[in-house]
Amino acid sequence: MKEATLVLIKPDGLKKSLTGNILTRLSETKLDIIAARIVHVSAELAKKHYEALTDKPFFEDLIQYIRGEFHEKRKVMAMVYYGEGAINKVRALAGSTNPEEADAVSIRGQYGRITTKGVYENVIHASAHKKDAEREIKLWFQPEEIIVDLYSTKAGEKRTCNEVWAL
Ligand code: IDP
Ligand code: MG
Repeated sequence: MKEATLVLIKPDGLKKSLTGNILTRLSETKLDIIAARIVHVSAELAKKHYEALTDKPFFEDLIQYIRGEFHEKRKVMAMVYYGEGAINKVRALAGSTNPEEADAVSIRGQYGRITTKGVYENVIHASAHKKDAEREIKLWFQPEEIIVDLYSTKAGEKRTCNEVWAL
C-alpha cells in the first residue's frame, strides 16, 4: 500500500549545502515528492514536532537545533515523500539517529556529526511509523499544499491560493 512520510532537511543540511546530495540519495527510493516547502520553524512547531521527547535532557538543544539557532540558516526544508513502503525506505536511507552509529553510506552516516556540545546534527528527519507520519505531515503542511489527498479534511475548509494576497 502506498503511504506518505515526512522528510525534513534540517538546518545543518541546508547550511552545508547538502540539499542536492540528499535529494539525489532520496531519489534512489523511486518515491514521489508530493509536497515541499521551506519553513522558518516557530518554537510552537518545533515543540509540537518533538513533543514525545519533551522529557529528554537534550530537548532544549533539539528545539534550538531544529529552529536553526546553531546555524546561520534559520530554516528547514520540509517534504512529503509518497509510495510503497515510503516510511521504511526513507528511514533505511537516513540511517541511525546517532550519526556516529549510522551506516557509513547512509545519509546520516555520510553527513551527520555530534557536536562537542552533544547535539546530534543528523541532517535529516524521517517519520518513524505511520501514526507519526500522519501527525507530522498535518503539522507541517496544509491540505492544499499536498498534491495527493492523503487525509480527510473538514468540509469546505479547502482554501484557494490567492485569497490572502493583497491586489
Ligand atoms: P529519529 O530522528 O531517528 O527519529 P528520535 O529518537 O525521534 O530519532 O529523536 C529526534 C531527534 O532528536 C534526533 O534526530 C536527534 O536530532 C535528536 N536526538 C535523539 N537522541 C539524542 C541524543 O541521545 N542526544 C542528542 N540528540 C538526540
Ligand atoms: Mg523520531
